[in-house]
Amino acid sequence: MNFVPTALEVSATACKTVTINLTHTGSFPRNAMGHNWVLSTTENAQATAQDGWSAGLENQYLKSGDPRVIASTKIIGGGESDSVSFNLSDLNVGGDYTFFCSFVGHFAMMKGKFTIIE
Ligand SMILES: [Cu+2]
Repeated sequence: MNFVPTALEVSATACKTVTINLTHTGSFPRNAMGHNWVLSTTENAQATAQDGWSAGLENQYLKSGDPRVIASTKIIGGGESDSVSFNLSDLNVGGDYTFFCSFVGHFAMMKGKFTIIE
């Protein structure tokens, strides 16, 4: 249960927009072992994930309208995929960002560093 790759680096000079394509390579359905990809500042990551647990699957395990969420895919199950695009101009070069899965209990294993370089 982890992201591959475990860290991402993008260039703000080369890219205005980033698209994340998330593929679930497992076989369990989304209600049993769903995953998503959520980006926030590292400071907000753990609290955002934990607040999402009580929001439930119907809300993609994210608090509705949570301003701490910079970008997120929906929760997907085995064999499914989803994508999310977001603007790098809203983020800071050298800022401290973390991507994670907000499915209940996955934060400890499913997270990684998101780095923006010049
Ligand atoms: Cu997960």
